[in-house]
Amino acid sequence: MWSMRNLLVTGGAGFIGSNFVHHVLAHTDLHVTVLDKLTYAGNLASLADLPQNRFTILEGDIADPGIVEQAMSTADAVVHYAAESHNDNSLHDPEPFLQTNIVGTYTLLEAARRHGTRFHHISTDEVYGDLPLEGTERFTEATAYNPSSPYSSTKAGSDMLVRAWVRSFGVRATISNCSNNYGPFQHVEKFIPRQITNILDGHRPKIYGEGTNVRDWIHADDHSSAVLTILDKGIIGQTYLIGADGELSNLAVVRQILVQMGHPADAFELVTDRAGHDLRYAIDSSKLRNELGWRPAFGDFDHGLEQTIEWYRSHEDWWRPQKAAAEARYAAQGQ
Ligand code: NAD
Ligand code: TDX
Repeated sequence: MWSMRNLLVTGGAGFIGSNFVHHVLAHTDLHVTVLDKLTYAGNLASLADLPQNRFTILEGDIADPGIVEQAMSTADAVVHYAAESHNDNSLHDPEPFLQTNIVGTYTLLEAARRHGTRFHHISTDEVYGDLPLEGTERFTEATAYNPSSPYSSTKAGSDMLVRAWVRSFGVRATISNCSNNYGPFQHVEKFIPRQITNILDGHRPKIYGEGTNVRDWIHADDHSSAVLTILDKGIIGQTYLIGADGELSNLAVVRQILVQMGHPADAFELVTDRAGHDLRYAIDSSKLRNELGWRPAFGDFDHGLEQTIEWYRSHEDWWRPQKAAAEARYAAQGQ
């Protein structure tokens, strides 16, 4: 891998993509080109503190063959993060999810095929649907696809395109499916930043339904180290699940945030549930750990959460411009 010089990162101005750009610039000497449409979820401020001579930003749509051709022509490898990523938005307007997640991935695959570019596709554990609340079963690479939402079905579709382009056209691709990420630079529409910034604003956290749904949390920096490991040592055509054994109910996460921020653990509100709300996600990442030797560095969710709370406390200038619009969208949905 270290013979590579130029890495193309789609969606590098978003939450996980920007964490990955920070990670790559800190841990390798690669040059990074970010291709990003700068939708409501993209934020150049997330890349502001980086050495500007080590990366280039191309503003453009991954579904636009012209800009994709330009970006791919100088890349040794592409890591594809760009997506419409929020389940709640996909329930209200699925169209951009089809366009970006399906047509955009297709456009990138065709360019990678023309140029012989190494391709790593970033996906989600949500393609597997959900697990029963009670039980210890976890997703593995062999679990059948069974997505629930417009978002997860378009991610499942994009994974299938990648597999077909490997088999039919010899594209040198790998896929990773990761669990829920937390950490700095996450948009305030998502669960953990929404609750932290609500509390900072003097409002109660809002939990969907009864709060019993379980998510498997991983710090975004651990996701980044896993992706670099796969880019370096992953076998072409293979899928790797990424997770850090961080299963918690939404109720437990909110209680922890409240206590860490100095409030009573029950100072939250229950609101209208999400339609089709997946019950539980849990990842078995044995393949990545045993075959490629990856280990997460953030073993302790409490500590990672504390750092994340501190980041939002000290970066109000980063999140404030998005907060009112995100809360207005939720208010319109009774959430
Ligand atoms: P995000 O919404 O924070 O960022 C998405 C980025 O993609 C933004 O910068 C946006 O401007 C850009 N983008 C959107 N449409 C585009 C287009 N048509 N062309 C170019 N750029 C476009 O998302 P995120 O949470 O950082 O997720 C990144 C990836 O990781 C997604 O593929 C998502 O499915 C996957 N993933 C996310 C999680 C999670 O917990 N957030 C977990 C597993 C996998
Ligand atoms: O205000 C809220 N209250 C609440 O109870 C919000 C915003 C969410 N929730 C619940 C819904 C979920 O059970 O919290 C959980 C997490 O919600 P999200 O942050 O919307 O994440 P989720 O739907 O689990 O999907 C995330 O992880 C997998 C990412 O958004 C996806 O891009 C990724 O694929």
